[in-house]
Amino acid sequence: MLRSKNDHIWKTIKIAVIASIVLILLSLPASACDHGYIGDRVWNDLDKDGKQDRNEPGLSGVKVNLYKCDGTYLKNTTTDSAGKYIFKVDGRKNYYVEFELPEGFVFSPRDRGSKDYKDSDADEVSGRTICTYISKGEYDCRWDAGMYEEEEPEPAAVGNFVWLDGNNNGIQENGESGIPGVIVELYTCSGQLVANTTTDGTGFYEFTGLDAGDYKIVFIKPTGYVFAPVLQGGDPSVDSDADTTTGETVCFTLNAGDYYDMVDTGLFRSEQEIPEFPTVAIPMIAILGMAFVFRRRKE
Ligand SMILES: [Ca+2]
Ligand SMILES: [Ca+2]
Ligand SMILES: [Ca+2]
Ligand SMILES: [Ca+2]
Repeated sequence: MLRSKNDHIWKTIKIAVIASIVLILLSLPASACDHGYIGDRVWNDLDKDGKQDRNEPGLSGVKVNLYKCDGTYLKNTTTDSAGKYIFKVDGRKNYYVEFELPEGFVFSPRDRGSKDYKDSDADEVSGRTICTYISKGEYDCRWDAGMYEEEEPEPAAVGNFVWLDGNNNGIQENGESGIPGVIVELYTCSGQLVANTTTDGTGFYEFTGLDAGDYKIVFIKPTGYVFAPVLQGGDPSVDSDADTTTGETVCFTLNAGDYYDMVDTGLFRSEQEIPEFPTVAIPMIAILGMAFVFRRRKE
């Protein structure tokens, strides 16, 4: 009788202990292993090769956004002083991250080389990685972004001379000087005015600080002048480039850093071209008249 009572007490205690353990387990918060991590580095890719080299430092303060693969935004963080970032995420789900370029930076090429932990994973335009599955307890630190400072392209320039083409042969020669105050206009090849200027006291002009691109120039002919013949002699440094009717040059390409100084035009005084009636006729009449008088005297 006593033995069966003790058995009963033990049985009750066992059930109570097991039930308590089950209750404790059920009431525990989700363990750390239910989470995963995704990260972890943004670096300054000094040689722009898309690989993390030893001398290339992390970039701090870069904003990184976390998304679910359906595009739902989840949260953001910024990289620390070593360029590191990490997101704690629910495990067994798909995610992607998006890196935001700091001012003046561009993304390195992605997926260069064979080592995923050393390459860049950000799309060069969107800054987003592909989707990746994070399992419970996973620490996936392969999601990095390389970026480097964009160099300011060197400005281009064009010029530079409007001259008085005394013999109207379309070639700059000794003794032919520049013409000051001539208006010169710079256009894109699609016809958009970019800038205008006038030639200086010695006939020179220039447009500086230009973006690389395709341009043309229009010279505005001052009253009393005609344009010298275009593209004469085969030496672009001393020929004239303005169309004799429109004053417009052909389109030319300026690359970054170019200084194209051969866009010139000769001008010829139009009154020299066709002398007006009195300037020829009066001396001619005088000469003929004098010749007639001498002849009569001889007779
Ligand atoms: Ca590199
Ligand atoms: Ca990687
Ligand atoms: Ca000449
Ligand atoms: Ca020329």
